[in-house]
Amino acid sequence: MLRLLLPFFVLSLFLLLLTCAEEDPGIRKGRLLADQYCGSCHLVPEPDQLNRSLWISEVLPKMGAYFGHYAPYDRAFYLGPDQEKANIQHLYPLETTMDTADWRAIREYFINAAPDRLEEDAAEAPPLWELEQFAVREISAPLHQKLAPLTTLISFHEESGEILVGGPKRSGGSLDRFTNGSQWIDRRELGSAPSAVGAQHEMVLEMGSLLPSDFARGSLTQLRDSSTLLDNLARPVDVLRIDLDLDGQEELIVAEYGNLIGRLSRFEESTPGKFLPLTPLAATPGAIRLRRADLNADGHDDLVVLFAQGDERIDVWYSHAAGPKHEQLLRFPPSYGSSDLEIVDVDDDGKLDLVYANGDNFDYQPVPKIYHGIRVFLHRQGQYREEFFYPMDGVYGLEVADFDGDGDQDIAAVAYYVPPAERSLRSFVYLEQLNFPEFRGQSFRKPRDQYYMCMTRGDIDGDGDQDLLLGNFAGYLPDGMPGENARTPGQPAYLLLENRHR
Ligand SMILES: [Ca+2]
Ligand SMILES: [Ca+2]
Ligand SMILES: [Ca+2]
Ligand SMILES: [Ca+2]
Repeated sequence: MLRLLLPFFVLSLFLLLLTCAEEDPGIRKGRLLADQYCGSCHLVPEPDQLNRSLWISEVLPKMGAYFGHYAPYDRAFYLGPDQEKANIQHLYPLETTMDTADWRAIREYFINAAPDRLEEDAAEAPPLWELEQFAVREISAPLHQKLAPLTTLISFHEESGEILVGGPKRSGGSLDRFTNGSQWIDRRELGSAPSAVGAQHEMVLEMGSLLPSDFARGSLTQLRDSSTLLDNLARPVDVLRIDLDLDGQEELIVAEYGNLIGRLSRFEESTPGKFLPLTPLAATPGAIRLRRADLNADGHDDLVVLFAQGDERIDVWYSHAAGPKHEQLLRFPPSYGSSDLEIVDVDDDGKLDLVYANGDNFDYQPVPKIYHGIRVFLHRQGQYREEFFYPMDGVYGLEVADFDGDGDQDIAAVAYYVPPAERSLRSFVYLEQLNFPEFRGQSFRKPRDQYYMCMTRGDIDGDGDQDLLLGNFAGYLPDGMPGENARTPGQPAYLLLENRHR
């Protein structure tokens, strides 16, 4: 009898709980209002995606301000410095645009349903084996005896063998050149920190501001003669050439991340080096990664874009003679912190999949989040479905390739916002694919004062396998911007992870 009764009892308790949850009119009202107001700009977050104190002190005040509810501050607080004010004041209404009772209901819904602390150990940290696939070498330049490297950009050009390493300085930015034999060549001074270089190392994108900003002072510069190709860009972070209208000439796409405002802009090259703006592909901030891939397999590369701010999402613009055709592929909650995207056929079924990382944790003091990590969305019947998740706090960059040469795709990742206890082991991980969705993790112990914010890959030593380059940002931003004078002299600008396959 007990066997029969028990499930019935559990079931009725479950129904009772469900009924109770649905009967609370306050929660229900708050949730419906959140769907209506929050859902007009981004995916509606769940209260348990942040802890209660972050909702109260950081997120809810910012969100209320968009509807004219400025307490505990005032409107001027949100408008910021004059240079930004002109660009963002339209976002902050002079009168409230949401009923005060409705705003109170939304606040109460999130505050009451949020946990005191975020769940920290829902899944046990995956085991890691000693790094065997790569040999780790530290590469520094003579100038790093005195200056701490703050690497935000690392890029390898296979034809010339040139490695470019860039970052901010106290004022301005710099771009160092190295040979593929790890010899430092020279340094170029820049107006601000670089975020990306063209595929042929022909141009460099300067952010204007290391942190998200609504003062558009970024630029695109030709490296050959230092001429300015584009200026007044809103904190640009990626650039790509692609022929989206199939007229035989590639347009220039710039991810203007911005902050509260930004855009995904598109330019036509009228004469060499002269770019004319076309209608932006998107008028929203947060575009962080631009990728080329023939997603619909019609023989023409398409533009796939990861957006990381507010309305976090992956969008595609399919190349088409009548103009690019836009489609949204995936959407994520605003607390996700999307950070990187690669497009690869991970399960070898002939269809391109999305390998995605979310681990940006710098909108406020970082707290570990169990939903930070690496996800693989497999292409299945016209949709992308999450079929793999690897938890990784603070993951910031991904590379996907068949690193061990056994025919399947492996994943390498770096993380920046890693909790102190995990930092030495989990700032880098190499996931060797065994049999999808099974991967085996390897790592190495990171020295102190090394933090990896960027990574790239390529056959650096020309022996036929893919090596990795990890940029060293020798400081941890939540502790404050590191000084230019190195605390520990001789810090490497980057690490070369030399593949042992060949
Ligand atoms: Ca296509
Ligand atoms: Ca596939
Ligand atoms: Ca492999
Ligand atoms: Ca190699």
